[in-house]
Amino acid sequence: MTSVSEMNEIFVFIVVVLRGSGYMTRLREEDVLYIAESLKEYDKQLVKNVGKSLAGIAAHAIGRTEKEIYDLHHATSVAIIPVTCGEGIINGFSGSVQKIIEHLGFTAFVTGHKDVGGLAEAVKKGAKVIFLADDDHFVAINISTGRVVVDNGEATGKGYAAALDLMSGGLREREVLLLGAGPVGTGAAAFMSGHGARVFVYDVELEKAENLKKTVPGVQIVRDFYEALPEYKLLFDATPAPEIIVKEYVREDTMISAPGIPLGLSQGCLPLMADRLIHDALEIGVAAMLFEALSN
Ligand code: PYL
Repeated sequence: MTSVSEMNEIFVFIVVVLRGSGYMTRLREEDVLYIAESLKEYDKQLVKNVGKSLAGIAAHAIGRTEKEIYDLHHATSVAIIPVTCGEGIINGFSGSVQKIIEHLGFTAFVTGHKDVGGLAEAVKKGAKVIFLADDDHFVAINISTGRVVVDNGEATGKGYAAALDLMSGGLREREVLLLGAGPVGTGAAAFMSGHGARVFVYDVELEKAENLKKTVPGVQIVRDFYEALPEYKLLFDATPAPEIIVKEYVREDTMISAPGIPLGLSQGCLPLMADRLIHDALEIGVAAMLFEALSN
């Protein structure tokens, strides 16, 4: 007889496999359509719920102050290059990245040309940092220093972990349940462990969790997802599995940092988590990438 816990395990596994093993979910036009117009309101929410703005979270992610970043780099020009390979251009993606970077106070433009022509245009127009994404990687490249930042690695993970550090009042000596040991989860684990948190990782593919345990000191493995879920006040969801966190499993003081797309919370959970959830489609990741690319 299959136990409830085993059934849940199978459900989570099926969901993750169906959505791909979490390397990177491809955004859709509807995921990015409203980013530009809601940026100001979103940033106000971050200040209210996390305690810092988008710029403050990104600066915290790289261990710098906002002043250090702006004093050094306020004149930086950033180019975003639309890339047509693979499944092609996502309407609104480049424009949303541009608006996020402008919201952070930097000059940004989307190149008129795509692909190779866009790269040539970006350099000719004096861009210091270029952003571009194909179906597998979203990168920020600092042309002056040669620094390359890949979003689905430490930048996005660090950005969301920095936000959880701020929202929770500090991760030192705190326990965090990390769901997903892919590139974003690994970046987050490194930041959280480095800030004194005790990170417990679950991944539907045990080998990934074991690899993370080898990569990041102090990380421990959790084997039963639903048994663990109610045990932790701080959750980090770096999986593409939708609706795996249902309201029966969250406490009134649970805090969730969730870069994973689609969001892992069930609809029933959202009202409970309104001001204790960190989630967006691009904003924190882009801000963390830019500040990482600017920092030497
Ligand atoms: C960077 C995002 C965050 C989550 N998933 C990632 C994704 O959707 N990657 C694909 C991006 C393709 C962009 C397309 C364009 O419009 O330039 N090549």
